[in-house]
Amino acid sequence: MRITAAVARAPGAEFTLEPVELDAPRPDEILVRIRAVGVCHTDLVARDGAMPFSMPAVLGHEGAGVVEAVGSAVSKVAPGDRVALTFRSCGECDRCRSGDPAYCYTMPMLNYIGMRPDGSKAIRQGETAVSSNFFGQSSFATYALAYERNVLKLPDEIPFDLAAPLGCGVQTGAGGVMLALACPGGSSLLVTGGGAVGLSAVMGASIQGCGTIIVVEPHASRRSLATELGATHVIDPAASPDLTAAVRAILPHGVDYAFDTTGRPEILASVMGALAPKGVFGIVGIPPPGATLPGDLGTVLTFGQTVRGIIEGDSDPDDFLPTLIDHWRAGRLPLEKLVRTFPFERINEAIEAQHRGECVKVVLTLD
Ligand code: CXF
Ligand code: ZN
Repeated sequence: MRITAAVARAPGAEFTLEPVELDAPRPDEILVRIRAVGVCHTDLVARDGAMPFSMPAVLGHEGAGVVEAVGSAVSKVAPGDRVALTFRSCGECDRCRSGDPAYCYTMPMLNYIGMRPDGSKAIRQGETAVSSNFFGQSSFATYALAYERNVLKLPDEIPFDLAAPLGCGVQTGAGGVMLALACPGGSSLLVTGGGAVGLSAVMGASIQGCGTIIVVEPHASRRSLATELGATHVIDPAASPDLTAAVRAILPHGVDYAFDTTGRPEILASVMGALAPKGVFGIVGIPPPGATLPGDLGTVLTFGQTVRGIIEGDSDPDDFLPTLIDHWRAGRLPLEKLVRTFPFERINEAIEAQHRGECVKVVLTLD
């Protein structure tokens, strides 16, 4: 079928809205009419050429919409169902079986390579195959193909624009703190970066009952939103360039947990200096290529510290997304404070506004 997609044509170039052809759903595929799609930092990293697929490409991995048609092997959803899309996993490997689908053995192949695992591309433009199947969806488009493992049926009351970012950014931040770090009530947490993932971590920390929540963020509006969402302290890196000292001025023994959303080596190094004995540091920000683990091994050994990567908040979306929706319903996850909607056609303008720090989570909406 003919659809409209925001196509990434060259590293660093703006998206262009173009007509493309999308395959009919195969037996295991689900055709979703996209009504809202969040923009995640990973989409921009991919647009700028850092993922292992060729351009042109259709990105987008926080889609939400209505099931239009399903392949013959699909029973989880039916046409007319409202759904959110998330990352794809195989459901059969050891990690998937033990409830860790974000570490599926085939995660790269199912999410990052720009094609189906058999090498085919579901989107084309004339004779040109277009890289797609991004996170098993490529939802920067009017329609997307997804799979049973990466669709979740939505309750009627959650609007598409709030459901969309649950599929990556929100589950990464909230899950990072609630599931991966599993911060206990009363514990202290340092969050570096107050974007959508960092502020979702703050909401997660507030749900967990953390006693001290410190957020480091350069934009004043995001610092005040962090406070509104439960941060007990905020640090402006321009005013406090020595992050380690700024954190130790609040907690002399350091923080129990830290969560980095920036991926910036100098920030990671400062966070290591702010970790308490037995402190655990979770990293979700994408580092520059070749970056090494932060910190001094002797210090890590002496103080029994842990540094670990976290993908998608360690979540199993079929379990965790309904939990997050319950928290939203109860007012504990006020997603509406993070989301700003833009019409799909204004994707580049929306990304610019996010870049300038004028909004936290951009969600593109489609009729
Ligand atoms: C990212 C996390 C870091 C590795 C690439 C994929 N996931 C979601 O945006
Ligand atoms: Zn993402």
